[in-house]
Amino acid sequence: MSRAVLSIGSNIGDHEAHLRSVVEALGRRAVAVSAVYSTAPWGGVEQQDFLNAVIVAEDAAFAPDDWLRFGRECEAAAERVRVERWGPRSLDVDVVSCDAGDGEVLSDDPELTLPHPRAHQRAFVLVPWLDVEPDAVLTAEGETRRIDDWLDGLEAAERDGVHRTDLNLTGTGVGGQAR
Ligand code: PH2
Ligand code: MG
Ligand code: MG
Repeated sequence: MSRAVLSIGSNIGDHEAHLRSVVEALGRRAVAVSAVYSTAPWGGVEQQDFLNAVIVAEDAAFAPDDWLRFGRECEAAAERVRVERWGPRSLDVDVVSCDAGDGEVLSDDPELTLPHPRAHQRAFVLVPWLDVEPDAVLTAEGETRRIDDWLDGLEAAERDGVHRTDLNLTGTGVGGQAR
């Protein structure tokens, strides 16, 4: 069993369509999809706001590396070009946490550090994650804490930059084509 928490984000092009492409590529492997949030850019680069969401995905045949590869394939399909660290992108798919059946996978492999080393500092990850896994825990800086606890520890300004939208990544949603 492999369960992954994926953080997805976009601030170039059709943001919603880029996020939706990940849910579509997962198909039935997407076991929970958060609401979509409009989020102020994190990391100090001046740029457009992002749309962000979190997906819990399961694939019995996947190892952590397979989730990384899957994310990169989705990014390539969205014609992502990486210009600047923490800068604008059509689609970013980050593996936040993996569980191979007995709790969080911990890895300091620089290709895929698990859990994601900055997830606990980012309201744009923690707020949507709480939607889909309210009891989740996350290990960071040598401490394992509930994600609502990590969120409480952030500055108010960080939390206040994250706003829930009415967009929906699973149905056709408002503006979707009903045929
Ligand atoms: N991704 C980044 C850098 N900054 N800020 C927000 N709000 N959302 C993101 O997805 C994001 C970011 C680099 O991956
Ligand atoms: Mg990222
Ligand atoms: Mg990334």
